Order: sequence, then C-alpha cells, then structure tokens
Amino acid sequence: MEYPLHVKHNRIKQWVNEIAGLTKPDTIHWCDGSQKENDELCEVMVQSGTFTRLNPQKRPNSYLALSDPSDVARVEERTFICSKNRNDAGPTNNWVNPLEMKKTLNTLFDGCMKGRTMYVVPFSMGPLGSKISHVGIEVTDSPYVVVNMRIMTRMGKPVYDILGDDGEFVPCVHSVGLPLSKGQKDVTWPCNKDHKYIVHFPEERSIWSFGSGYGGNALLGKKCFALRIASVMARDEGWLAEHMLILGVESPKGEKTYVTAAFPSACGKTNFAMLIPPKALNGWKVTTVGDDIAWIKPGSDGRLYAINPEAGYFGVAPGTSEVTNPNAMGTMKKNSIFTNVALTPDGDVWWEGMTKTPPPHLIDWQGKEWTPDCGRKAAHPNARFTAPAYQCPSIDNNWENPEGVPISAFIFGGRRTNTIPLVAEAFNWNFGVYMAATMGSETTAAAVGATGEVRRDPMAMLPFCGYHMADYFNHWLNIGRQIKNPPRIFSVNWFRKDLEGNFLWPGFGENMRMLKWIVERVHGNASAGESPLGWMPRYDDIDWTGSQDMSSKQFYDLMSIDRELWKEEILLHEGLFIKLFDRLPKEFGLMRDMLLSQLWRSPER
Ligand code: TSX
Ligand code: MN
Repeated sequence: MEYPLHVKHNRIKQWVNEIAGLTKPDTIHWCDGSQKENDELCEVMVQSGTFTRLNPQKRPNSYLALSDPSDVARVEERTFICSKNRNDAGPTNNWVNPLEMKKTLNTLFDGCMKGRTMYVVPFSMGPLGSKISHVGIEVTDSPYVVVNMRIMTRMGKPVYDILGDDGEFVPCVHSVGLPLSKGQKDVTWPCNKDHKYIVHFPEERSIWSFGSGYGGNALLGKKCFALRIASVMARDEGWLAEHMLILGVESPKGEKTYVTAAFPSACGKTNFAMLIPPKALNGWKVTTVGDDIAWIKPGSDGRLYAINPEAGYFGVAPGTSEVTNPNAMGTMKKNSIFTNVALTPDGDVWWEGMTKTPPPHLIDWQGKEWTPDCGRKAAHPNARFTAPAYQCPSIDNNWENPEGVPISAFIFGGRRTNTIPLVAEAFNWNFGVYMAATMGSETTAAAVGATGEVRRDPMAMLPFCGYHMADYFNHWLNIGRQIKNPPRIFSVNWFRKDLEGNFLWPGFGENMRMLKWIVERVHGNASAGESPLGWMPRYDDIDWTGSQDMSSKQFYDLMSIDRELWKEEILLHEGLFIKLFDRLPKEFGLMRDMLLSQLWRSPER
C-alpha cells in the first residue's frame, strides 16, 4: 500500500490498511479537503447521476441529491451501543455484546467496498487545534459522504498536522453496503435495503456504520461521534457533549451573553439559533455559534465554555423560508447540497413551506413529475440542506474561537400544547437538571406514533447518549457540584395552544422577548415572581415594545400552571424514572417531592 507523504501517523496507516483488507475496495483515495478534490468528486457524482448540478445563476456551486426512498432518515432501531456491560448502555439504548457485534460486522464488511473507491476522510470536530476539539478519521465508500463531511466538519490535510505521528483520533468506518461486481452498473443512491447497522463501541471509542448513506447514519462526525461517543468521553473527562444550539445575545449597550438551548426534533432549533428580533426591540441582536451540537468544557475561571464542533448546518428544509428563517435561506444561497427536496424547471430547489404558493410544476424528491394538485409532497418531510456555517448572515464573531464562548444560561424546551409555561427559570441547578431530564415533546403528524402523546426526551439526548441515561443525569448533577459559576437553567415552550387548538404564542422573532428576559435575569436586571416551577416573569417583567396585541390575560394563559395537569405530569415523569430506577440520582425523588409540595402550597394565579 502507498501512503501520502503528509500522513506520518503509523496507527492511521495500519488501521486504513486493515479496513481496506477487510472491505476490499478497488482503490483508496486519501482526501486532502481541497476545492479541486471537491469539484472533481461532485463532477463524478453528476456523471453517475447521484448529483444534479443546480442552476449556477440561481444557486452557484450547489447540487441536488435524491436518496433511495428506503433511506431517508436516521435508523434508531438499527443503532447500537456496544459497551462490555449491557447496563452501561442502559435500557434506552439497543445493546449487543461487542464481541458478537464484531463478528457480525466482520461478515458484513467483508468485501463490501468491492468495485468502489474507499475514501479516507480526516476531520476535526471543532476549530483546528482547539483544546475542546477532537479528531476523527472516517473511511467511507460514498463520495456523497465526503463532500458533505467537507461542509459539516474541518476536513482535510491540516488535520494530519494536528495529529502528528501519534495523536488521538476516533476511527469511523462507513459503507453503503452495496459492493459492485465487475461491470455492474451502480445505482444513483447505493445503500443496503436488508441490513443497516449504526454501531458504537464506547470503550474503544470507535464507530462502524453499514447500509445507509443518509445523514446521521453516514456523516459519522455528527450524531455518532459528536454526541454518542463524545458523551462517553465527556462523562469520563468531566465535560458535556450536548444536543444544543449555541447563540449570542447582544444588548443595545454591546454586552454579549451566550446561551445554549436543547430542543427535541420539530421545535425549530435552527430557527431559534438564527433568530431575528422584532424591529421594535432595536439594538438587540442574536448571533449564531451553532444550531445542533455543543461541546462544553469548564474554564479556569469556573465558568463553562462551549464550542460548536461542526462547521456547517445539516438542516431540515421543509418549513424553512424567508419568513421563518431568512438567515438559513441566506446561508444556503451557494456552495450547498440539497437532499430529497424538489427541483424547479429553472434548476433551483423548492420544498413545502418555502413559498406561500407552490410552483406549478416540479420534479419531486422521487424524481417524478409533480403538480400542486397531485396529492403528494414535493420534498420529503426530512429533506435536508447542507450549508457552510461561515455563510450564515448571523454567524457569531467568536464561532471559531478555540477557547469557546462562556455560557450564561441553559435553555430546555419542548413542544407541549399545555402544562409547560412559556418560560420559567429553575430555582437552582439540581431543579433545572430535573426539569431538563423530564422534558418531552408531543408527537406531531410528522413523527411516528399517536398525535398528542408526550414523548419524554431528557435534554433532547435520548437517541444520542452513548451510555446509561441515569448515569448521564448523575453526570449533570456532578457538573453542578464541580463548577463554581454554573449557567442558570430555564425551560421554554413556544407551542401552547388554547382550547380551540390555536397557538397562544406567535413564536419565531417574538421569542426574543423571552430571550431578553432570560439574559436580563442572568445579569440580575429583570424581576420575576415565584411559582411552583421556578421564577417566572410577570406581565410587566417582559418588554412588550411594539408587540401586536399580547394582553396580560393572554400572557397569563401562556404562563398558567394547571395544578390538576401537573399532578398528572408528575405521574408521567415516573414512567421514565421507573425505567432508569437502578441508577437514578436520589436527588430526583427529592426534586419531585419538592415540586409536589410547591404545587400544593402555591395559590392558583
Ligand atoms: O421554529 C419555530 N419557532 C422557533 C423560532 C425561533 N417554529 C416552527 C416549528 C417547526 C419546526 C414555530 N412554530 C414556533 C417557534 O417559535 N412557533 C410555532 C407555532 C406557530 C406557528 C405559526 C404561527 C404562530 C405560532 N402563526 C402564523 O402562522 C401566523
Ligand atoms: Mn439534532
């Protein structure tokens, strides 16, 4: 085997050699991350039909990919945490004995890259050389993965300089799982329809993914590394790897405050990360550090510092528009990849929610002719854009600061029709951790399962924690014990409805009013009233400048705490706690009882 001169790391050479011996690709391509390499790969994919080049006048240097209809999302049922002990993975993860899983993988990967090129993709999660960053190497037989990884991570040659000849890296092996025999014609979206495995070995910190080319199944730096493996590293090393956006709030005086926020899917996380405040709150500005993942480490001053380990956004396209998120629309104007959206006759993209009236004629995400009356969706509901973060109009000055940004508040949210108020500040760290651990979202039509049922999704990490969820709660409590100046913890809910089913809160830019209160609380500049759930703003504690018609009655509807609903809610918390009982922090029982006693004590407002 021949190795590029700039690769001086013997363990990497050895490992690539070993994987090539197993998977038997026709050729090996060591990626350098250059523009030239990217353009050549894109051209190869245009020739093979994987990519459609978009109109360079409308969408320069951008491409559309349509996936196989069976490969359109992460596959949670096929995602495994293979720790030595079953209970280290916990009851909320799929577990298989690591030795047994390795046998399975060795069989699956044997010759799985025949007829294909194996790409070696070096990447850094986080700014190159930051003490908070970590490096991975993904070998993959998918050029689509390579060009997406180039947008989503710091990918290429400089990563080898960081690694030197013996630096630590997380090995990531990916195959679409569809070898080609001699002369066999490839399909435009190769994947394996029968076998899919997304496998994590937390003790040896490695990742193996087979059979899917889509999103988090294949771009292994994201959910697999930056969340599942990193959460284990964070537990062992005393930091946090979280499913959180990071944003900066700048006051009219120029004071900058950074917060992070965790939401389950379908809550508009990217929209919140790129929020544009209402005009009337002039002087207040929101800047974007990240929209999905935060790595948070303690600094020497006793505060927590966060980096965005990613370099791009892999966002849900449907619902994104100049109205809901102009900054996202600005980010994807060029140098972007679109997956499973619709193609317009003039070579641009379209999806549901992009414009009020759909174009009269499109090619849909399955490559079929589409008209507004055809009864099908033009874009897949999980269609995505991959766009570079540096193109985001609201990108924060410090987004690549290797020190990270100091975090003043953690915000936790969910999609709840009732019960959870618009905003509340936890009385203290432990109570905030309890609120975050019991958060959940009501299933929408987009998700599977019954509509309106509450799914618990602690810290929005249920599908992404690489170890026992109760150990994860304990880790959060431990961080609170160790950090001198921990961030305040807040809960929000943009999605409360009245009895007729109308949203009570306008959301989007108007969320700035709550964000402003949060930031002012952190600095001791906003007052609040005591409630059973924590400190809540009274009507006059919120800046309503230029607000349309939010009456105090309407506001208190949004903030009301229904004692009967809350007794039910606490019983529902038990459902999660019983599952995790053997390792559940004793604090949680105490917090629950305190919450109950507060509900009993406080008069209804
Ligand atoms: O992203 C959303 N946010 C956060 C924005 C910073 N969405 C979209 C969620 C789906 C991904 C929201 N939807 C938000 C919100 O705050 N709120 C709502 C609910 C809502 C939807 C529409 C209206 C009001 C509220 N009003 C009109 O359509 C006129
Ligand atoms: Mn996410």
